[in-house]
Amino acid sequence: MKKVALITGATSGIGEATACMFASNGYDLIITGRRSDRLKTLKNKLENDTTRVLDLCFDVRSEEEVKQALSQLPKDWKIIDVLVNNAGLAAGLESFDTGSSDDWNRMIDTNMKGLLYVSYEVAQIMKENKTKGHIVNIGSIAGKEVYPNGNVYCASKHAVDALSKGMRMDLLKHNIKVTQICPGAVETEFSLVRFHNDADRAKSVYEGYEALVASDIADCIWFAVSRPPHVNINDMIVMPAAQASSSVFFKSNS
Ligand code: NDP
Ligand code: 8X3
Repeated sequence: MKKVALITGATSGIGEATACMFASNGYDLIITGRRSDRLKTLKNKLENDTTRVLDLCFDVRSEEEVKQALSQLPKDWKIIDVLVNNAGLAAGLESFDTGSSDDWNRMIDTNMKGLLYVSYEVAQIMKENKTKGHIVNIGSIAGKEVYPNGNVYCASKHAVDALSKGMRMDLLKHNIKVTQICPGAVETEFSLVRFHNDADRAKSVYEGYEALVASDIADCIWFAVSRPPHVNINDMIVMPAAQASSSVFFKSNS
């Protein structure tokens, strides 16, 4: 039987590249996100005689929407082998004392609570299947270090770091592997979202050096998932060669 991967945040960036990677390696896909037009476009691109694609449009921040979408999957999709918890965002890059609680809530609700809601539902499916499963959480270098003005985003990704460790311990008895992948700077829509659609500011984040691209991270996810059954990659930090830490870059324009 073909394997199934569920990828959250498949409408853009790392999630979209990961969906393409899994499709090219023979997986059927459940792709999720809030932008249904983009989900449909990706489904049309990846679906063919041998690859099935199910698009599910929901907001990971809503426990009710997540439960509704995942607890009522058609029977032939209730066989999730791999979950990639990728949906996430930064909102703002502000000193703590001038930050916005709207931004804080978006980050905490998406990066922490969304990951929890989705993982809980998928863990029930993996437990019912009684075979094995693999959950890949997309953390960040911001989950390993804190940088100025990164406050709540860093906290939310430190939470993903802690949850990845906790889930790995608690799901071990159910034969479910848990991997965390922690990227440095990847050129996606991430900075556009962070800077509230300020395209010039977003572009400047990636100037003067070669940032990672989404497919670099999809490669790492695929590497982790394609190890033999007795091997688990617990944690992987992946940076552009021009980046040494969250705030140390070698840029040609500085
Ligand atoms: P993008 O902005 O390109 O993609 C983010 C994805 O998350 C989109 O598909 C978006 O879908 C989805 N998403 C955001 N909020 C929600 C929500 N409430 N419900 C459902 N889906 C949601 O950014 P990246 O691809 O770069 O980001 C992917 C992950 O990688 C994030 O967790 C990010 O924190 C992490 N990361 C990114 C780095 C980078 O430098 N780019 C570095 C380190 C980690 P939609 O809007 O359609 O809902
Ligand atoms: C995204 C990378 O350094 O902007 O998680 O926080 S960083």
